[in-house]
Amino acid sequence: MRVYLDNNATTLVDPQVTACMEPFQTQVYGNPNSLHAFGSESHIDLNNAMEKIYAGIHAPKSDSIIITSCATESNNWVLKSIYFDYIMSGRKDHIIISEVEHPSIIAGARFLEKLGVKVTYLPINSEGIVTAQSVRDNITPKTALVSVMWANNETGAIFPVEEIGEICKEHDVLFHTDAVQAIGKIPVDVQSLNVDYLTFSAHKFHGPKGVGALYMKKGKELTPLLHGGEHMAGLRSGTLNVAGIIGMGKAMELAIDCLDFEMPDVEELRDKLEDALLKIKDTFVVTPREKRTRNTMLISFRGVEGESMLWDLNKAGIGASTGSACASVDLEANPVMEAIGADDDLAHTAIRFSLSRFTTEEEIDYTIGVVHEAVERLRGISSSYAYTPKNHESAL
Ligand code: C6P
Repeated sequence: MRVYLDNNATTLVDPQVTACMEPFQTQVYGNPNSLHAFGSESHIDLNNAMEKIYAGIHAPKSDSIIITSCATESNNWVLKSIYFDYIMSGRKDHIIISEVEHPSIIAGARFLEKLGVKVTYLPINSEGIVTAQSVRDNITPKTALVSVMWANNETGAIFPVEEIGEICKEHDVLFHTDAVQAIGKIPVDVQSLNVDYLTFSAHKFHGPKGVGALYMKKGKELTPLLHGGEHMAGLRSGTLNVAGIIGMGKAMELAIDCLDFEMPDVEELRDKLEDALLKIKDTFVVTPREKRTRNTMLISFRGVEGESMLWDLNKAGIGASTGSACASVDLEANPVMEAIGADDDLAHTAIRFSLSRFTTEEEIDYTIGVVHEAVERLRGISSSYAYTPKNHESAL
């Protein structure tokens, strides 16, 4: 059996999405900026797709949604252009991010540090959550930007973006949220909170890879990262990814439709898996369920090296991860586990299971059996597990 439980890394493209993209790869291939009919014949579908994308995040027409190649591009754009537009002039010199942001924010912030920008990395609490109070405590009159993700990719922890947005507004500080792991899992309404910039990526909600977006509130446009032609009102040059945009529109529509009737089923399966795995002794899950997205679990089996567990799972046809796919080749401890203060042994044992609306109960039952066997086998050959103290509960 093959079971895909790494949906926070990427998702299956929904067959309905593939079907609506297909004509734009084979028949309607003109450049939409060309003046002839080959170019203009995609315009109606592009407009419809953009309408679905605006509706998906409740963005008013007056705001901008600029299509990019991925969330990594959108995140880099925000950080680098905040530097050009607000920091280089010397008016501001500080940004705030959390220490568990995606590498595209962390590495971008480190790059800005080399240019002289002061960066505060907010810690997470024992539940894996960045508190709004920590944002308040760290804002200074020189702060240009706060960037805190909406939902964490490793644990699924949902961060208090509504409160953080209010604090930023009070202090006249720009607020960006990386909503990559929120879209399709929880309602996202840019009008219900004070957010200036918001990032998302189609392949995380059953759309195609290679297409994402940056939402910008009216009046908060940023200097482009990619200069060139007139595409996207001159804010992001490069020939439009027509099939990708049309696919993202359809994927957004389906993701929003599924929020009410399919996500509860996903949650039930996630909880079934979690309940069964927590029956294994010396096993820990980060972040209480009610504070997480419905599809995600980061679980640690003491004494079982994460990579060894992945090997056993992979042999049994199950795809999971030890955390973010971007950091999967290094053998470092999971950064979220380290940030919550887990001891070194435990921080190396984290496994992320992330489900989707395509996950079945049969797959979950199969996974439960495989994980139980793998833990028993791997603990049997683990010298660290054999010699750790009996009372492991104090590790977190
Ligand atoms: N996280 C994971 O395994 P791209 O691929 O550039 O569209 O998305 C990047 C990205 C940005 N923000 C968050 C919160 C993300 O989770 C991701 C992608 C994957 O967790 C791959 S590293």
